[in-house]
Amino acid sequence: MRRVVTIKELSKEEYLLKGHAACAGCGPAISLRLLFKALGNKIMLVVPACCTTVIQGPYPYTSSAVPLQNILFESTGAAASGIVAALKARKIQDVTVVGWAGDGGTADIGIQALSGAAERGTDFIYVCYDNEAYGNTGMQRSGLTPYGAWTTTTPTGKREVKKDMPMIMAAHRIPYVATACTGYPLDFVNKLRKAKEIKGTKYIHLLAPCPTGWRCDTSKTIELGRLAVLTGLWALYEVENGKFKLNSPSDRLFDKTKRKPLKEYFAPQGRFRGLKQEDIERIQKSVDDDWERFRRLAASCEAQEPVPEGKS
Ligand SMILES: Cc1ncc(C[n+]2csc(CCOP(=O)(O)OP(=O)(O)O)c2C)c(N)n1
Ligand code: SF4
Ligand SMILES: [Mg+2]
Repeated sequence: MRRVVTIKELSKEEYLLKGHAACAGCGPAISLRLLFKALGNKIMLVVPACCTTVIQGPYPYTSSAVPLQNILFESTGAAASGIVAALKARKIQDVTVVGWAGDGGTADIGIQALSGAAERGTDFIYVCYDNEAYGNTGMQRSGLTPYGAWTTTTPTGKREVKKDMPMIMAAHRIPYVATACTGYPLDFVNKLRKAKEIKGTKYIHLLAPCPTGWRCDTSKTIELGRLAVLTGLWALYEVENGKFKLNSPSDRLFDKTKRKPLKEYFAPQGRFRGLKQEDIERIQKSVDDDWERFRRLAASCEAQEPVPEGKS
């Protein structure tokens, strides 16, 4: 599918209909609307229990203009695998199956079904929309809640670090893994469009700000998404056929001095109000360690470029 360069090039069709039940400023809802615009309506969405179950609308109402199957919290990978097999049996080739699950449904309870689907090479796109907590049930911590963040089950701030879910998926050696963020809509749209063209399991991990859980103003969704990337806390990258590549603007952030101070990202969010100076230093160290890892990964992939003939 053609790369989209400006937002105006996106389809004017709306497949996430008006009047849905998301909170104001909901990053996942904004991103779902973008996903529909990126892929069109020849898709079949598989959604486990999560905020999207509510956003799409409790029966008999719906805000989704595309076929969508609600399934159990733990089973996105398994249900999507069944749909892919059924479409194949019926020789339907022009429908893309998309799993759309939250961080809890992906990194915690759904990781086994997702891992199985990836190991089988199921031909589908899986998007983890990561609002860093169990939003639908009142904001409990998940395996993707970051260190130091308040949730209802971590009232003094989470003490464990966020799982590295995109790299867990890259370790499955699937053809395409990418990170994205609601703050960079075109990057997300283009990664979806690229994923649609690739056969096999494609995994996109989308950081999606959630004003209700992040305890921030509803106008801050995009700004916080951008700050997550510009501080280096969340890097935009792709792992395509095992090859790691940072995308803009993350590809300019190897140099620590180019990254914005973490405090700019933390300050507007009530969930980080309890952070102490030593917590911020600890998080900064882990961000710096991540970037050292990215530097090594990028360098090793460059070193693997095939040597032109006659130069070996
Ligand atoms: C087996 C099972 N355990 C618990 C639940 C209750 N439950 C429904 S949604 C949800 C949290 C979902 O969190 P996440 O996947 O992060 O999505 P979000 O709500 O944040 O969009 C939980 C615990 C359930 N539906 N099924
Ligand atoms: S709790 Fe967060 S993710 Fe859920 S609908 Fe509200 S803003 Fe969106
Ligand atoms: Mg969540």
